[in-house]
Amino acid sequence: MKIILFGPQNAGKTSLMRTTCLGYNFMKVLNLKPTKGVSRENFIFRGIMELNVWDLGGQERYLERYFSESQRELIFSEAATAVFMVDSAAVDLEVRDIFEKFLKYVLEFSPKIDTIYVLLNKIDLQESKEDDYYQILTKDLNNGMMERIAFTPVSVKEGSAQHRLIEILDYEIQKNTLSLQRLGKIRHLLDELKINTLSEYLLFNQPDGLLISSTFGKFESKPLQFMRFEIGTLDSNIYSIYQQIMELQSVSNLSPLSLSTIIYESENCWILVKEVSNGAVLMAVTRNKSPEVFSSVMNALTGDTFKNLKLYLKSSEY
Ligand SMILES: Nc1nc2c(ncn2[C@@H]2O[C@H](COP(=O)(O)OP(=O)(O)O)[C@@H](O)[C@H]2O)c(=O)[nH]1
Ligand SMILES: [Mg+2]
Repeated sequence: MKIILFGPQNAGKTSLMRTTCLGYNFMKVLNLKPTKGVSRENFIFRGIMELNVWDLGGQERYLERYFSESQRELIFSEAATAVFMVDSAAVDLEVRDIFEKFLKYVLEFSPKIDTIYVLLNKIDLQESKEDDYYQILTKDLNNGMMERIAFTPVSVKEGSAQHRLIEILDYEIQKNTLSLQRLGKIRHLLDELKINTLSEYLLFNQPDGLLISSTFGKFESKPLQFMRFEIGTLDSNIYSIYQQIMELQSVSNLSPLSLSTIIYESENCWILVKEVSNGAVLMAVTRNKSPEVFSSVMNALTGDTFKNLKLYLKSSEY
């Protein structure tokens, strides 16, 4: 699915994609080099939808280039979503003209797009003037156009920009038949795992940390929440200690991932975390701490349904 991310240099476009889709924290993207020209990156969002992000940035004169007769069709056609992003702390009158051309070509070459999103970024900064930028971008736009544009003041630093992007992409999932089929199939396999185990199952997409699906009824109305799962340093420590022990015992050819199930114990339950495949991680939370429940979950995590889930996630038809 093609996503167009457009806007002046330094708006925060690359930071937004890396932090949302690769789970990087903001500190890790602080020193990004400015993107030169068009950058195209692929991400698997929530483990079910492949994104092909066209990050189009640069100074005004570079942005103008994308509107040239020879380039505009290639750049603006067949997009499912278009996002325009600016740095609200660097209000620039010249961006208005670029914004208008962007709107024109998006609507001309990707007529299926119903809403165009504008992110007024960096509102965490004191000098941010998102209201001024909003006035500049909207002044004298006709009503028909205004109805098709959704403006949101955001901050990549504080996380609201990522939430907004996730919302936008979830809306695309809801419109995409193939993604919904995948979700349905995964949900079905999770329900199958759950049978007779007195446990709930949650499947996360490791790169973006987002929930793919779960057996919780209460997620049903809002299946795609901003719930994130990140494997912390404790786990990487355990991996490395385990690896050293195996080395001491002369077990050869061991990768840290051979340690595929991590078990946590709380006062009332067991929490089992197991890597499935392709960066998907399954979490099982038991209802109580009886040995029977524990062994039934272990059986589920080593049985046929688990293998089917693994196979299904590996088949990469997004
Ligand atoms: N204070 C603040 N800085 C940001 C925010 N988003 C991005 N930046 C910084 O702005 C600079 C440009 O970001 P980058 O993602 O490279 O912008 P791009 O040129 O649009 O891809 C980087 O130094 C980021 O750390 C934000 O929400 N708040
Ligand atoms: Mg960039």
